[in-house]
Amino acid sequence: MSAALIDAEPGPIAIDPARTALIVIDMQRDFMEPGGFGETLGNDVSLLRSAVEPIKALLAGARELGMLVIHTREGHRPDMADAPPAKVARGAPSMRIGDVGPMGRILIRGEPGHEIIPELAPVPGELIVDKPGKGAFYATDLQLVLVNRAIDTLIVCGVTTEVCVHTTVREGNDRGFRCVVPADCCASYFPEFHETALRMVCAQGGIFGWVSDSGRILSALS
Ligand code: TIU
Repeated sequence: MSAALIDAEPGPIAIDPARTALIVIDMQRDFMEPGGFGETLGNDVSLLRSAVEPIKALLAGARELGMLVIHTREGHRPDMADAPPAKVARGAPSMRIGDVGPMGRILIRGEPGHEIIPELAPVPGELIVDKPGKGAFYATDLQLVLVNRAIDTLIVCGVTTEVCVHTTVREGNDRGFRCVVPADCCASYFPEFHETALRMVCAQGGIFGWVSDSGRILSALS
């Protein structure tokens, strides 16, 4: 398919699906399920469930079009050599990164809690980017992958809106990618932060990018 016009804030954006990547941020058990990293920080993980069905629908549409799909996972090497001591020490969590919880070691690669939730599991051909930070570009090969595929536009969704989604959008925007955020495909442990983070993306004429939703994107792509 050629260009599609997506209704969005602050205004419509024309995208070429062949040059667009859907990036699904950190839909991992560690953030989505009880006993993982998100809950150890004191959060109600059920607040993130609202994003699952809209992401599933967006993934189905992207797969049908053959769009590049990239899943990210936040986590660290089992030896934790890539886990900044300042990150591990932060706050007063009930368990720290690397401790053993009900889904294995908290936020450690290879553990059950690090896996993407089954409803949104990657299918063969989709890329997985493992990242040690909040942003998907920091200390990963994401930029190289996108440049190799001549990608100019990113649809960025997942959890949490104001943390890993926002950091990735800011990083992507600075690297020259046009970032579209489907609001209903993102969620936060803090609903007010979700709303404000979305407003921050599209304020000032789209200072970081565009905000749309799964329905408007899917209708533009159909
Ligand atoms: N704590 C929180 O809101 N988020 C994270 O730590 N990581 C992501 O957003 N993935």
